[in-house]
Amino acid sequence: MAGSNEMTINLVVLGGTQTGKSAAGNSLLGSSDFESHLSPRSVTTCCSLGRSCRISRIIRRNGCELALRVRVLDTPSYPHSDLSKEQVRDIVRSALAHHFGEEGLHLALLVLRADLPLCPDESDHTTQFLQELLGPTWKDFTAVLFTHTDKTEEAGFSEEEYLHSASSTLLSLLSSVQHKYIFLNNQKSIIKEERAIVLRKLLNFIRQNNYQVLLLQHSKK
Ligand SMILES: Nc1nc2c(ncn2[C@@H]2O[C@H](COP(=O)(O)OP(=O)(O)O)[C@@H](O)[C@H]2O)c(=O)[nH]1
Ligand SMILES: [Mg+2]
Repeated sequence: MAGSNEMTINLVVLGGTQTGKSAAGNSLLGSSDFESHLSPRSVTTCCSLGRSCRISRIIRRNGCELALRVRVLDTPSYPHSDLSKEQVRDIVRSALAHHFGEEGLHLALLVLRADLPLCPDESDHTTQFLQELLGPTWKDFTAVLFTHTDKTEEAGFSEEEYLHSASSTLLSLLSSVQHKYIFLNNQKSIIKEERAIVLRKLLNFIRQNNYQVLLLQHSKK
């Protein structure tokens, strides 16, 4: 937490190729800092940090209004079309240590496409990757961020109906991260009010975890 009238939250977006990690980062920051486009191969091969402006009227503490600043680390995908799991893990780990080494990470956002079913193998590989990257307490510091919700809405699913019809693999993943999830449509540019709702949800997850941060160190090779 920064100064008395301001708070900064440090987030990282993680997940598979073309799931919308960079687009989600842009939605959270209210910017277009991260390169995001359709591609037959993984676009991002290094991490980059994006920062929001001061956002007011989001949080109050002890009756006082605090301004919020959001920092998002965009990462290469795992699985990646050109990098091994170890390469992605080491790239992300050193970027986390470099950017959030002193203040720590508040929340990792595992980005999943809501319009594609989550298969058991994919879920296992992803959770193993998160555990290797973030350590044994990864579940306390992870929330699922569903993208492509424009497509599930078009197909007639509300958020409740979507979860009601979800696979046991997805439900068990959501249960393991203590039902911390948000839905995001990156198709249209996010408006201020929608972003405020999403950021309040993320702040609630961070509060549920008693504002703890995960401190990451450079990997030993
Ligand atoms: N319809 C739709 N397309 C999305 C959404 N999020 C991302 N995309 C598209 O998916 C493609 C990949 O997005 P990108 O952010 O580059 O994915 P990344 O590889 O995970 O960083 C781009 O063409 C995006 O416009 C979404 O919520 N809805
Ligand atoms: Mg990307």
